[in-house]
Amino acid sequence: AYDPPAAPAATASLHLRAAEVLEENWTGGSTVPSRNLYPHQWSWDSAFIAIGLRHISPLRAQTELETLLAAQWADGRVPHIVFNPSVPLDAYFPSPDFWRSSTAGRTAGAPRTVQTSGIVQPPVHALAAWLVHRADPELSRARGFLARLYPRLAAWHRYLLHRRDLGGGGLASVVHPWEQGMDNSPCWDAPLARITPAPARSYRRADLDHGAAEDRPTDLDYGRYVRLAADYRDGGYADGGGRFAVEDPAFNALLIASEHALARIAGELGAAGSARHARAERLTAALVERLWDAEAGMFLCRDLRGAGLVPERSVSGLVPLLLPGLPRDIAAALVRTVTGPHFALGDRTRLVASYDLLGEAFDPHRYWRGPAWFNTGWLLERGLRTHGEREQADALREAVLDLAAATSFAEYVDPFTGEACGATGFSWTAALALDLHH
Ligand code: 9WN
Repeated sequence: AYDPPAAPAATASLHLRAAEVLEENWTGGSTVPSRNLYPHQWSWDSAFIAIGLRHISPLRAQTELETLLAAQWADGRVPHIVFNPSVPLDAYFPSPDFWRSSTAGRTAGAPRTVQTSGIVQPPVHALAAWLVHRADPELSRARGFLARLYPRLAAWHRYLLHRRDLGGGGLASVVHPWEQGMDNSPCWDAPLARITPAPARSYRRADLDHGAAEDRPTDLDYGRYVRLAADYRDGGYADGGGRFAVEDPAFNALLIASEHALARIAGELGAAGSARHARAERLTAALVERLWDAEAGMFLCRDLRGAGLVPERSVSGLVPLLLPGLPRDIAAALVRTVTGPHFALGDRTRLVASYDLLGEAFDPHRYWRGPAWFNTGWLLERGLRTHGEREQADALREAVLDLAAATSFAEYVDPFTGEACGATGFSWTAALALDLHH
């Protein structure tokens, strides 16, 4: 069972400081990940943000998810960005005029009134909706929160399980590195190598106005991101034919956790959740069958357009520890891997690194190629606790709280020194620290 210990009094002001960050980043209906770097609403950010916001304002937490899901496409996809029309076009790239959702996405059912991107992000939303409901069930029932969200969340999962089962094995695929949320993970190097980069002069990287170039993805990566997204757009955002298709462990583990949450939501609404629980168990079996690598002692990505399993160890392959229904021997192997030489949690690192410390591509500062992130720390804390690893979970929880406070809620940190990288005042860092503080 998931049963975190009570917060020590010494970190009491953490609550206030985290609440302040979320207040500053609130725009009236949702929260931006970061005022400068990411001035719109992001999909999986909003789910993590809602999980923290529920401790400050259950109403704002519900609204955060409602705003995102109001931009859902008719085919069920939940876009990775919902654009704020009052933000200048050149503040973030790619902007609405790149995605052209309301025209290019017409066949797929993009909304007419709000501009969005056309790709997705990890499905953390049903899990977040359930946790938000539990924070104030009375308010939730009075507002019909779950009753209104349930059909949208069900359509979202249906989209992923049907339109995105590109490998035919029951798992959902991502068609762009931005969809998995760990943009420049070394797992994408091989699948991306087949993509011809878009010419550098055809777009302008707004991220470099705010982020240090050596902490961000490279120009070569960006050229390929742009090419893939433009091709997807030019195909009307239809699924199936793209040159990039990968089954990712974290993306699918989050879908499974959310499917279990959706079963509980159905139960709360008076419907039977058993079929959903059963589906989540079948998905867990598919995850093990298709992505588990016994030799690596962790899950790997499957490149559907390439040579199968990608031999790179990313934190994504540890995230399935989150699942209570994971076979015991697999959970035990994951715990050994996270504390072993490749991630060295509790030994060389306090907050789990995003990539193999011994990997050839490891870089302690470059985004998802080594730095430690707070959302994956939160997910693994939950996983360790779920599987009875109390001491490890307590230590990871302490690390999240300490490092979040010490770095003014940094976007990510050097996994060895804890030095802040990327943006500060980053919303999910504040939200998830707040959640572990409670
Ligand atoms: C592209 C907002 C997002 C996160 C992603 C993170 C980063 C965007 C970017 O920021 O991606 O979606 O411009 O780099 O990789 O996980 O959701 O915080």
